[in-house]
Amino acid sequence: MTAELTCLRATSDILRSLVEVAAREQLLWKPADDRWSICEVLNHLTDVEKLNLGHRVRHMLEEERPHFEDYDPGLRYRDGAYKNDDGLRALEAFCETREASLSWLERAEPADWERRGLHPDVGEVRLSQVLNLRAFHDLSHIGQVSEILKAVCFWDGMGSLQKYYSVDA
Ligand code: NI
Repeated sequence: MTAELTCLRATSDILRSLVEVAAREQLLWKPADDRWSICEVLNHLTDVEKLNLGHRVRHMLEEERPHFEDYDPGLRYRDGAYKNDDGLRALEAFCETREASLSWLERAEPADWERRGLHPDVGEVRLSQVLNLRAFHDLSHIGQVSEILKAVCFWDGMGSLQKYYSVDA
C-alpha cells in the first residue's frame, strides 16, 4: 500500500483515539467565534471526503480528465455544512464515509494513479497528487484536533507549569 493510502486508512482510528480524550461538550468548544470546534473539523472532513475525495477521485477513475467542482471551505462553513451539534455522530459519519472511499479506492490499479483531472484553480493534476493532498489535509486537521484538545482538556490543569508552553488552537 502506498504512503498516501496508509495515511488515509489510519486517520479514522487516530481521530477515534483523539476524540475519546474529550468529554462530549468539549467536542463543541470553539477556541474563538471564528475558529472551529472538533465537531466542526469532523464535519468539514466528512464534507470534503464526500465532495472532494469521493467526488473528484471517483470521476477521475471513471472519466477522462473530468473538471472538478470548486470547493470553498469558508462558503461551506457559512452555509452550515459543518454544524456544531454532535461530535460523536460527526466522528462516525466521517469514519463511515472514509471507509466507503477506501473500499473502492483500494481496488484501483497502480496505473490509475496517473489518471488526470482538471482542477478549477491549478489546472491538470494526477490522481496521485490528489491523494497526496488528501493525506496532507488529514494530518493538518489531526494536528488541529490535537491543538484544540491541548487547550480544552489540559491547559487549565497545568497551572504554573503553563510557563513552558502556549496554546494555539
Ligand atoms: Ni480542511
